[in-house]
Amino acid sequence: MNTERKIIIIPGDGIGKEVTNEAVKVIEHINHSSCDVVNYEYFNRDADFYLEHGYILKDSDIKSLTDGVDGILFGAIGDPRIPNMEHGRELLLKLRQSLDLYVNFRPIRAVSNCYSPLKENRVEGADMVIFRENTQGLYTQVGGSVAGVDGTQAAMDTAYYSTHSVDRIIREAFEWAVANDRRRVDLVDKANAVTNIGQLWRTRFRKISKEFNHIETGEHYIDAYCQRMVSDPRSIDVVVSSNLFGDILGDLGAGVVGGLGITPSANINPQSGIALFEPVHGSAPDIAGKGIANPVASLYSLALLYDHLRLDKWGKRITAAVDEYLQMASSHKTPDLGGEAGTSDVTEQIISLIDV
Ligand code: GGG
Repeated sequence: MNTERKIIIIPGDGIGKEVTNEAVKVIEHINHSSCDVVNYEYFNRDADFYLEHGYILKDSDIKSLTDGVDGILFGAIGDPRIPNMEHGRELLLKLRQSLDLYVNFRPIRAVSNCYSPLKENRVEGADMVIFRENTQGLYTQVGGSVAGVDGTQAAMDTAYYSTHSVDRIIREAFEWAVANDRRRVDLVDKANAVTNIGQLWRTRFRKISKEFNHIETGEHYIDAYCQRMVSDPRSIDVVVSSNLFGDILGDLGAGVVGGLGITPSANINPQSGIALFEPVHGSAPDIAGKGIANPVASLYSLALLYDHLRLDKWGKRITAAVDEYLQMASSHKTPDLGGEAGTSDVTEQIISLIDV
């Protein structure tokens, strides 16, 4: 059957441009080798655009990013010329919040026999999935600077969670665990110190977990859980956590299995079907433009996008090709994985491994 899909590509800044360019090569390869055509349009908003125009995303842009669009592939956002990533918040956080992409899905898997900077056996077999709440918490920009009670300046950012938002991310984690034959869902929080939010999450977690009584559950403090993620990553299965802790656990998990160069993510609204896929990594200005960025996280993110487009045949084939590539010797890898290969060399090798 001939299937056509339309996606939007937002390369963003720095290595975001380079790695999405590699993902496009894979899309083109599949478009030319099959009837499963994915048409794409670029939405080229970046730091330069923001510096020139004073904005990066208007409410009126949202419609063109979603009307008749089946998915969004994002690169990275961040630029040293713009303090506090103002434009990144206006682009990425606004997209997540205005499209209500409440699930941030971060699969973290150690590919068997893949070079890992840790080079330790305890990583082999690690396969965890983080469900990060993606719309509330400390990321809602509620706060400001005030005169402090001690006479000095003070600042505050307020974390806010509703039962609606907590319930839906917890439920998503359990439903995904059931659909994917997973054994356990852990809630990670800091309920002993951040008590109001902690108790809200724990109460809702316990209530919802009763609907999934064959799934084991755990409630853990973020500090101890970070230690466990490093020392015993294989013991971790499915994790549900807040926006901030999920963000941190995602990067920590990436470091455990081989680095930010290899970890993908998806921002999803399961109800509306709108979804945005992006590597977990940022724009990496220190290596931007050098042709050495690792495209693997972007290609794994593309695989998740193909799954979302109901072209999971290609999602599986891209994933299998990237896995096989990661099992090659370090000399085939980009510098973050101990090699000297360039960004496009990696994609070339991966494309040659995609079964068409
Ligand atoms: N793909 C994730 C992303 O771009 N996140 C934004 C971010 O963390 N940016 C920081 C940076 O690029 O330095």
